Amino acid sequence: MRVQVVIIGSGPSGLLLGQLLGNAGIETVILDRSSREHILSRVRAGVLEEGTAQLADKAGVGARMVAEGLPHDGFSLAFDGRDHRINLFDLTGGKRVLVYGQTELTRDLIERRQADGRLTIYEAANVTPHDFDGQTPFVTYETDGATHRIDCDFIAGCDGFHGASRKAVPEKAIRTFEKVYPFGWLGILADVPPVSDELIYANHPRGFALCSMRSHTRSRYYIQCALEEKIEDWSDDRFWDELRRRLPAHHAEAMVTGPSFEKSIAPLRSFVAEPMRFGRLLLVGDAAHIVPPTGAKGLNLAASDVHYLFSGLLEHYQERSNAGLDAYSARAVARVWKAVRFSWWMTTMMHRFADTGEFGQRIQEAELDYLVQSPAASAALAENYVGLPY
Ligand code: FAS
Ligand code: PHB
Repeated sequence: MRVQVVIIGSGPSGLLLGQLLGNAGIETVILDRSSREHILSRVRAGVLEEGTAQLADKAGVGARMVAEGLPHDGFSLAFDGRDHRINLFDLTGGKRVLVYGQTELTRDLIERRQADGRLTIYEAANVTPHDFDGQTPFVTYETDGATHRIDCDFIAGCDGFHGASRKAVPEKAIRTFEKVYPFGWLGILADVPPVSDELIYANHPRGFALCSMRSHTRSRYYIQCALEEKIEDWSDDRFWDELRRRLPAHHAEAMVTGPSFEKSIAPLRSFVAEPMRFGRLLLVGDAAHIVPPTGAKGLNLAASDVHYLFSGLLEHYQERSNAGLDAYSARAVARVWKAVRFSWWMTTMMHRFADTGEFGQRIQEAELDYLVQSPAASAALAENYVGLPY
C-alpha cells in the first residue's frame, strides 16, 4: 500500500490532521494499536479554545460541538472560602472557551472519517516508522499475525506520550525536558447537575479541587491526591466528602452527588521534546509534549500543532513549497513552551505542595490575592486560558 501521509494514532491529533488532509484531497491511513471501543472509552479533556473549535469546524465536525458544547465566558478561583470570578469575555475583548468533552470530539472525528470512507486500522501491533531521515519513509505494523508495510511521503507521529514515534528517533537527535509533579488528579464522572454554571478551580489547605462538567446533567470533578493513592480506596462517598471539604461552604451545601460511572487517577507532568520534526517524521500533540491539565491546554496544544502541520503539508502538496514544513517545529515548539509555562504556573498556584514551607505558602496566598485584585494580572491569566494566538 502507498499513501501520501501515514498517521500513527487515532486520538484527537491524528483524527483532526487526517480529516483536514482528507478534505484537501491528501490521502492518509491512520494506524492505532487500540480498538475503536477503547479509544472512545477514554475520558480526557473538557475545555476547547476557540482555535480548537474553529479547526474542528473547518474539519467538518463542528455541528454537534456547536449544538451541544457549552460556551463559557468565565470561571472562578476559590480560596479562603470565597469565589473570585475571572471574566474571560471582558478581559480578552470577547473571547470565551467551549466546554465539550474530548471523548465527544473524538467520536465526531471517528464517525466522520468512517462516513468519508477513509481508512483507520485499529489494533495494529508493533507500528514502526522507518527511513524517515530519507526521501522514502515507510511504516510497518502487524495485524492477525502478519506484518504489513505502507510506503508514504510523510509520517505524522500522533501516538501520544507512550507511543512509538518519539521513541523511533535516535537519542542524539532529540532533547527532552521534564518535570514530574508530586501528586495526581483523582477524577470522576457522574450524571448529576454541575455545582456551578462555570468551572471552579479551588485551592484549599487539603488540596486542589476542580469542578467541571460535560453538560448541564453530567459533572466532571477532580481532587488533588497523593501518587500512592489507589482507586479502590476511594468510594463515591469518600470522594464527595473530600470534594465538599475543599470548596466554599455555599458550593459544598448545594452540591448534588450521586454514583460515579468513571473514576481514574492521572499523574501530572510537564514534558517537551525538541525538535518536533525529524526529516519526514513529524511529532504532533502528546507525542511531543505533555502539560498538567490545570490550564486545560493538552488537547488545545494538539490542535495548534495540527494547524501548523496541516498548513505545511498543504503547501508542500499544492504549492510545491517546503517553507511551512521547515518552519513547523519552531512554530509549534514556541507555542508549546508558552502553554507549558502557563500550565506549570496554574498548577503551582492552585495545588498544595508538601515541601512548600510557611514562606512558600505565604507566597502562594499573595499570588492569588494579587491575581484577583489586579485587572492586569487577571487579564494575563485570561489571555492564556482562552488560548494564545496561533
Ligand atoms: P492521545 O494520547 O489522545 O492519542 C494517541 C493515540 O495513539 C491513542 O489512540 C493510542 O491508542 C495511540 N497509540 C499509542 N501508542 C501507539 C503505538 N505504539 N502504535 C499505534 N498507536 C498508538 N488535557 C486537557 O486539556 N484536560 C484534561 O483534563 C486532560 N486529562 C487527561 C487525562 C489523562 C489520563 C491523559 C493521559 C491525558 C489528559 N489530557 C487532558 C491530555 C489529553 O487530552 C491529550 O492532550 C490529548 O489526548 C492529546 O491527543 P493526542 O496527541 O491525539 O494523543
Ligand atoms: C475537564 O473538564 O476535564 C477539565 C476542565 C478544565 C481543566 C482540566 C480538565 O483545566
